[in-house]
Amino acid sequence: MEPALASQAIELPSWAFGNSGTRFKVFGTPGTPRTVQEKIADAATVHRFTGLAPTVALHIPWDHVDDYTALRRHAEDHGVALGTINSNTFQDDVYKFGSLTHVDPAVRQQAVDHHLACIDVMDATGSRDLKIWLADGTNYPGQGDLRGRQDRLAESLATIYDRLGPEQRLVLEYKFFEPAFYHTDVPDWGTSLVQVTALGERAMVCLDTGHHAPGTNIEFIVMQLLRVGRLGSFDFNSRFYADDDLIVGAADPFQLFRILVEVIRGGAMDPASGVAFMLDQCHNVELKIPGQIRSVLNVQEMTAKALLVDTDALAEAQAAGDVLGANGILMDAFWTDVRPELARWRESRGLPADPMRAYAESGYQQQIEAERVGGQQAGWGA
Ligand code: RM4
Ligand code: MN
Repeated sequence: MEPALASQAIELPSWAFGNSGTRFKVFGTPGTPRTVQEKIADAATVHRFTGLAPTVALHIPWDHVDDYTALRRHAEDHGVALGTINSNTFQDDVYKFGSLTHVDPAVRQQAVDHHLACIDVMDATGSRDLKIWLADGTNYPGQGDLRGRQDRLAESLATIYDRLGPEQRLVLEYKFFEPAFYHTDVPDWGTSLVQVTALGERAMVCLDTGHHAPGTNIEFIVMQLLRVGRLGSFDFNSRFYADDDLIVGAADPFQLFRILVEVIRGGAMDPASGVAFMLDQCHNVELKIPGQIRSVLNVQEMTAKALLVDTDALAEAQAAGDVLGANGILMDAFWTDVRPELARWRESRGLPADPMRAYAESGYQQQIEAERVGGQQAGWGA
């Protein structure tokens, strides 16, 4: 197997282990973590069975604790590290009409202060990235001054960026709709790129695969952001309709393959590129730990296929104008079944050949279901 696979690392979202659902219903499941410490233990379990997930992203205040240094040690004791810190300015009443873009300076200051507090958390956890996703936007034409909001966003972001340490980065995520439906203040990669470029070298774009209109050529965006050195991170998930947050590679494995082809082409498999590969998913009806195991395996499998592309032959076919030949070279890689070889490779590295099965047979699920009784299960918003 390609040596590039050995250094592959996928960051897990703490919130994937809590209960989640739709606006219709959130189903509770036995064994769901009650604390961030239990979420981290579950994330570490995914890493133990796959070797692919050495870090966990936190969401503040959902994962708020009094002692982040102790939380960092807790993670290390479980064999993982704390990763990206996600801010949250979308659940407080005060943010009804926006946060970093709000027309009222006092509300903007509150939102900025929350981000500065997130940077304090990063200092304690050793996290590199502050990830900002904003729910800011409007529902009706005329409701807000589009230009004014963009100017205020730039100013708020600059204040936050100034507080970052020399090793820390800001990543700005975009999303084209929801919860606002007429306009969103960071709707697309162009807006995110314009805003982060104005900040400085350590400000980057976060690409969530679920945050595009249907039919968008996401691999093109990946190529362009890598080309200009501004792809900070991925939030991987998959979607059938909108921002479904389903298991990455479940809806369209071929799209995931095409994205990873551009990742490799753009040099982002090299850990030195600094691109963070994260999941941003929820498991509403399936078990959460196997849901995360399946997700990281899907990314690994599509990466292994993308690494099979015969790039010399492809370049030749492209230069020769051999349309179908070039397409055939890409498709040959996609259709190659890499699963048996990946299973052997895992075993050679002391990992289970079949992590899904190994987890099911491990007894961990039964153990957490028996032990985690009482208390308040973690969920959306906690
Ligand atoms: C948003 C966005 C963010 C995530 C929240 C929970 O839609 O994707 O990345 O932190 O959801
Ligand atoms: Mn996201």
